[in-house]
Amino acid sequence: MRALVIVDVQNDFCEGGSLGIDGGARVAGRITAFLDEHAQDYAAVVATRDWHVDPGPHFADEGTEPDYSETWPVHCVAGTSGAELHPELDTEFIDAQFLKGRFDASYSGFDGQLGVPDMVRSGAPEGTSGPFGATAAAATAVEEDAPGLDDWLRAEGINSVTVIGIATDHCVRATVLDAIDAGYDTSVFTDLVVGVDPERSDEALELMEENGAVLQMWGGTAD
Ligand code: VGL
Repeated sequence: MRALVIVDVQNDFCEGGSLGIDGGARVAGRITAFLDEHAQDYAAVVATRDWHVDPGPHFADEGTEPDYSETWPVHCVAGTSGAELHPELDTEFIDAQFLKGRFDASYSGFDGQLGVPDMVRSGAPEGTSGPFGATAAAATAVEEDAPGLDDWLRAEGINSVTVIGIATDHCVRATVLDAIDAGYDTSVFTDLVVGVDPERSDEALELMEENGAVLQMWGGTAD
């Protein structure tokens, strides 16, 4: 059985976000169109989200330029609008959300743990947590015994995954390589991903293929 894993289609990774990637909103809309046609082809549809409370050196120090490879502007702070799924992504078909990176850099969706549904929304009122203004509720949105993505998928009987989303050269890449390592038959729709750096994104897709991922095109349109 196959699952669709939608990686980090969040406001901060799309135009207008703190780490906005050109084409992010377009991919969000295309994924929605894909889901309208194909959600029923998957036994499960999950989303991963970067969910930072205080991720250490993943955020460039104040006054220091991020290198956009290991250090980044502040982004996807838990419970803020930047960490929300992009409004062009229709969440109707998403069965579960997996949160990663509360206290460290985390690129692979397989680092993610199941989030508590009510707490993965922004605007929880009761105070903040950590230096970047994560909301207190969002900081606790992962329960202690929450399953990781791999355990959750296995419990659903999943043995194949299709990975799409943002960013090709970072979180999509890491998620695909981990999926292969974990033994899933893994595929990627190359027209439902977008990367930070076009050249590194092409290299990332090549690497995924070399490692055994099947690269496919959806070929559909969003309009
Ligand atoms: C990502 C850069 C920093 C991603 C996350 O989702 O690909 N990129 N953190």
